[in-house]
Amino acid sequence: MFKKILIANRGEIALRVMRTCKRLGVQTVAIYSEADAEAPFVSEADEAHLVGGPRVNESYLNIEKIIEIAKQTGAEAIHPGYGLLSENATFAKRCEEEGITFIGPSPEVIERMGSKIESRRAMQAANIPVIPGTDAPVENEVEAIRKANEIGYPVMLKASAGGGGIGMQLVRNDDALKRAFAGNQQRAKSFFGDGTMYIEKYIENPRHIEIQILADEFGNTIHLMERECSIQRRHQKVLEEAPSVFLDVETRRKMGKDAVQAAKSIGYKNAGTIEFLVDENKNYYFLEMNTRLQVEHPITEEIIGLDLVEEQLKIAYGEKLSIQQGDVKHNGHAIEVRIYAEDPNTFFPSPGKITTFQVPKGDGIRHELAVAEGVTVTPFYDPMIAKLIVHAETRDKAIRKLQIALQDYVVEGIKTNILTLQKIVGHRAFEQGITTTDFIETIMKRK
Ligand code: MV4
Repeated sequence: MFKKILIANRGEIALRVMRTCKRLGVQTVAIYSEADAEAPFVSEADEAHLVGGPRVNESYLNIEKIIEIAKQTGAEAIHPGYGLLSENATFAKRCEEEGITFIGPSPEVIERMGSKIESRRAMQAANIPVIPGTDAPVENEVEAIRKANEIGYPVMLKASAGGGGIGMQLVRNDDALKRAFAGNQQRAKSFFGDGTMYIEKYIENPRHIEIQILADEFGNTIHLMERECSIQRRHQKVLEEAPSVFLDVETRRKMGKDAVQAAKSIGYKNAGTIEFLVDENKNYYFLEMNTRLQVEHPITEEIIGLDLVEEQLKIAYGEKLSIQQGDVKHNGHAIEVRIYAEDPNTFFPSPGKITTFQVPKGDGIRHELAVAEGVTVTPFYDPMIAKLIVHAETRDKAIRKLQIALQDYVVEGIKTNILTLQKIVGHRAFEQGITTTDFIETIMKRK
């Protein structure tokens, strides 16, 4: 096993990776920005190095500085976490060039799955159902209108380099498409440096269901069941659960098989996630592939009983997967909620010093924390300060456990979304499993 790895990330995921490294006897190197000097993950690491100023592009995105620290400290591998450089093919390539193991898939696969059009093509070649749409870019609004009429409105206009809904717009007719095209192309160009656009049939009222993949260097590729992540606000996931209430055994089997086939077809290595949209008739369509460990991975760990970071380290070190598909069983139900330092009314980030931070303890309650009492939340990074994960033998018991845990979760000194989370998990529609993607915007507003 590696003797020392560098964690090119911060906050809760840095601490989470360190926890597994400690258990495996792997030394950890943290990098931190000036704004994070007092953050808990810095003191938890075996060694920590200042990487730059508060802004991400002078610190956590500073590829050459991170590589330099990895070489100086003798780190054999780098774990990128999620976000930041975790899906940056250039970073993965630079690690390879410097003889440092990037804990993730190859730069080529990262690059390929970073293009939504390219990934759609790859999935079609692997006979995975994709959303009906264009398989080549649409260059201008005239072509977009022609294609949209071939597909049939409503359609989704999307940016190929996009993600998180940026550059994406639902359009219902030619006029709307004419008005939407230039603006979204421009937004994609300024956000991603790539204005390539494409069009898909709009899937009404979908659920967002994703399958966890693990693949070693020997071609062993398995899936670890699904996670349902439909409850989102402006493409920011708020609550995730596993397994999905909506899938029946047969659909789960088919989606799992397709996800494994998709990963194999592109030569995927390490942990990854295939995202699907599922319509009300249980038709599922490939949406995109994430080539990193996801924020919501703990709910899969809880129901499957596997440490995904340990599996990632073992795969990157060249070991075989420790389990086969036949060993994958799920027990019980897990739910994760993301605790954001944000104003519940305006949804603006709410930085400041945390004066009280008390979390509930108990069987089946897991915390991933970026902060603690006395820590100051800065405005420079994603406002997610913690994750609360519960696990129980049934969904109803998991919901009950989550409701109680949220009541006992006390944070003072900053504003949080805890009240919103309590409303979601206390809502009858949620308890009934009515969890389509319009839950927060629509369903929750009904009595
Ligand atoms: C869609 C869709 C319906 N039809 N594509 C893509 C990025 C991801 N964050 C959300 N995406 C969607 N793509 C087609 N053809 C529905 C979603 C979607 C969604 C859209 C709007 C608001 C919330 C959403 C939550 C999950 C999925």
